[in-house]
Amino acid sequence: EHQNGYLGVTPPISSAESNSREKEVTLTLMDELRKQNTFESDKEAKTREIVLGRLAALVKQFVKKVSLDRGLSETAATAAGGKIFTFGSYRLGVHGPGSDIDTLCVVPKHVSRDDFFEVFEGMIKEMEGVTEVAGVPEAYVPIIKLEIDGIPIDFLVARLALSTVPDNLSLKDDNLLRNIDERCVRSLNGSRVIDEILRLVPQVDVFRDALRCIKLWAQRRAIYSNVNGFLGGVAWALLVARICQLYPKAIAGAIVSRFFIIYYQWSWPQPVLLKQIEEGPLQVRVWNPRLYPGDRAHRMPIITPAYPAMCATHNVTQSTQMIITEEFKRGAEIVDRVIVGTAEWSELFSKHDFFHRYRYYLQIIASTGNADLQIKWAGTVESRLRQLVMKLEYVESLILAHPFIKGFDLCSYCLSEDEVRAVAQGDISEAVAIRKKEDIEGKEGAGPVYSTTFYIGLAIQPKQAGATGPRRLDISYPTTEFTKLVKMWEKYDEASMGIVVRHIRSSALPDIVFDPGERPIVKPAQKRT
Ligand code: 3AT
Ligand code: MN
Ligand code: MN
Repeated sequence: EHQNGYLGVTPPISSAESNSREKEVTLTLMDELRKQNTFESDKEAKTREIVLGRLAALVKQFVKKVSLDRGLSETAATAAGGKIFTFGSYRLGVHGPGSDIDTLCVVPKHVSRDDFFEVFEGMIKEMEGVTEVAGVPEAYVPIIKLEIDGIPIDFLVARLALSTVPDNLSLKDDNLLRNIDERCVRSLNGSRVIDEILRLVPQVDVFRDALRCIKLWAQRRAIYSNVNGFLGGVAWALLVARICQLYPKAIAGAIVSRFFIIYYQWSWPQPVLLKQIEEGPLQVRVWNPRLYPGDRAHRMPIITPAYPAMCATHNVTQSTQMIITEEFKRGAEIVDRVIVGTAEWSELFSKHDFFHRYRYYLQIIASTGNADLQIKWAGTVESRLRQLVMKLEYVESLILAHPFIKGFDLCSYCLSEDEVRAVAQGDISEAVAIRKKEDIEGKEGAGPVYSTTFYIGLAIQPKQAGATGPRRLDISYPTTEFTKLVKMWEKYDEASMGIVVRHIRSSALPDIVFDPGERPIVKPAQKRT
């Protein structure tokens, strides 16, 4: 706690206890969260604990094995230790059924990353109940993805400059970051941030319940996604944590209500901070808008509390900021009505209307002929989408360019080059749509086409009164530039990867983007009289 007796960079707004109405709506909120299936079963919770126990034991075995191989004595090899830490939604206590467990394996200095991907990965494959082990050692944050007893695990590794990693090791000390690899600093960061968040909120259980509500709301409203320019899990957690600091005695329902009002009115780009930004022992950049123009460009800065402080919302653009702000406003209005008793919590969580909202949409279609390659190519295209959004924001008659938070995957079985070309352009004929894998087997020149289609909704300024002719919207420059940009990917190959950007009317949206029964009935065109 702060020397002044509060947590955070300013004193609380109110240290009052919640009133009886706020207590009532907190109970109904928790009922609704249960009804919406955001909690896992007791059985699943138990399975997670068992799995984590087994992984902790395996990490110790792994460190011991490598230590012995390096010539350490039996005693020294056992003392070398090895420990796991969790982070992500599981550590925060806001995970749902089916969430992964984000796990960090911390090892002493004589155990290398190569050992993790060679020795440890092999040991995991031998474990009972393990499926789908995939190591990605070359990733920006090297990772082993796996599943044990149906629980997905994201496993990271950090090698510290210590000769032993004892059970009571804490990751709080910034000096642990000295003399270690950059990738290890990044791997440690997830855990260190979560630890700080939990330290910096006054009532952890209130924080959890409120965050569970905000996460569900953000997912349903399609604004939960870091890559696409909205906010990811860490940013939402930081926003909720700050409200908890400002109302240290309030309960979850009251926190949620304050959350929407405060962030609707927030004076961005004033940053959201849980504590003052600190300097530390490394030669690395700490977020500082006075020093770095890149940091000054952040529109809704939400800063992580562990050294080195970073902005969790680097990807927010003018459009996504407008959309998020509108959603804060909508949230505030609904929660006001919940509190006076004229609305139910379920209204807060109703599905987004992205595919009903705009007259025109851009389709960005990434395609290949290979399932593994498609994941990488579609991921590359997705990670560059915000560049397209930012270029569209400069088009004069566009009010905003609204990216949807996920792409739609399709596999089409094509018999000819012409069909392949059509699918890559987004034109999927009825014949192709219903064709199955076995229909093309053994046929010459036939093959599957994997496509992932992303959507950007276009809000166009209405035509000015008195203007003549239809308003022309020229998006050829942003789309050409974007296509050039994605083709600059180092693994891009003209022959095997397709990228197409085109605009369509809402009536041409495919059924796949709607839930069953959601699609508006199209009225037949009216006859002129
Ligand atoms: P879920 O309940 O798992 O959906 P979560 O908040 O745990 O929610 P993730 O498991 O996707 O979400 O991410 C947990 C943390 O892992 C967040 C971030 O610190 C880190 N992380 C996520 N994706 C990446 C990535 N591609 N590269 C590096 N770190 C990542
Ligand atoms: Mn997770
Ligand atoms: Mn994860």
